[in-house]
Amino acid sequence: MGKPAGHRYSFRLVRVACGRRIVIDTLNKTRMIRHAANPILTRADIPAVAPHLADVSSVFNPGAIHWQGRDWLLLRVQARSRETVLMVADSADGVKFTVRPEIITIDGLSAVSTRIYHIYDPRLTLIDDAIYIVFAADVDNACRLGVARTTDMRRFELISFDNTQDVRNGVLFPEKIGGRYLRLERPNQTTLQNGVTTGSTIVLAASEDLVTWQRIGPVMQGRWHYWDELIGSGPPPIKTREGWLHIYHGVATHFAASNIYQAGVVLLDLNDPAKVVARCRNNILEPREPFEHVGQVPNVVFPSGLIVRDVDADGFAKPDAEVRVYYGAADTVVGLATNTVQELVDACREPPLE
Ligand code: BMA
Repeated sequence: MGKPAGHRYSFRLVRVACGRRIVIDTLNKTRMIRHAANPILTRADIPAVAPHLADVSSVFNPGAIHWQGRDWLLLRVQARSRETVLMVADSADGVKFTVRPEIITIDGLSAVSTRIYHIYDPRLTLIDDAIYIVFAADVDNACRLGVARTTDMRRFELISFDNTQDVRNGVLFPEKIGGRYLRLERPNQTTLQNGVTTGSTIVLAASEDLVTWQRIGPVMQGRWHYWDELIGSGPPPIKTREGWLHIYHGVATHFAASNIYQAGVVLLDLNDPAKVVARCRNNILEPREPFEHVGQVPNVVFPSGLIVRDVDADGFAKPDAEVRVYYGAADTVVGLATNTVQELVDACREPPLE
């Protein structure tokens, strides 16, 4: 992968040099660093697929996974009809992706007894040898969560579709915890002025079989008046020695002109991820670049995909492992920003906001 844009300080050198600068430079390090090639995917990268998909409007909010020696994205692509479809892209270096000229279909989805208008915002998690996709599905007046599985990134099969809860932003943990599969999800309990349903609580749900899910309880709440009033899970949690490191999005709703979507990070207890160990004070990524400010929905960074490759023999991400976050920008393009596991853990341990 190419050299990221931005400047990294040596924290230890700064610590020796000057006490006052420690705080500032620590904060600088705990921000995500945008890749110089951003945006790494735009609508120009999306090939036409006969008969209907050509000259698409946007590509954003991808799921990501490192699998079989390559980096893969499952892209949310929006056609000129405003239909949303999912397409696969892969890459040798995690930066330059080739999009396969194919709209993916999920076997079994057409048998769901509700009309589904769009499937979108997939989160990818590798469990054992299979890739699981938790996706959102818009139905009349609500959003549902579905779980699909693939073992080859070509054929996708539906294994779960909950037709009862209004919920979005579902994501699976990469392993069973306490003998059960766990996922984070965000019930939609609030309707914004523009009619979008959203929420301010991330909850934990458990399943024996990845098919039937039962809510265990709340994990974290939005913090009113600050950057993360409304919240929702981002990519799958990263297993670290300090806890499950989880990137989420937060929405500040108290600006007159538009909501601002940002990214933040939280550490959850390794054995009981319903418990928050530490949570960032500041966001780690906020709209600053023109491609994040301007687009279909302005002022949005929406983290949805993540790749961490440097893992120890016990499956814990190493402190200096690079964390690559793939995010939707302004609901129009895909961005890439990086940091290390340790720096994100440090972000969680900033002085608390409340
Ligand atoms: C959220 C989701 C995302 C979208 C974001 C910003 O509610 O619908 O898919 O990227 O809003 O518009």
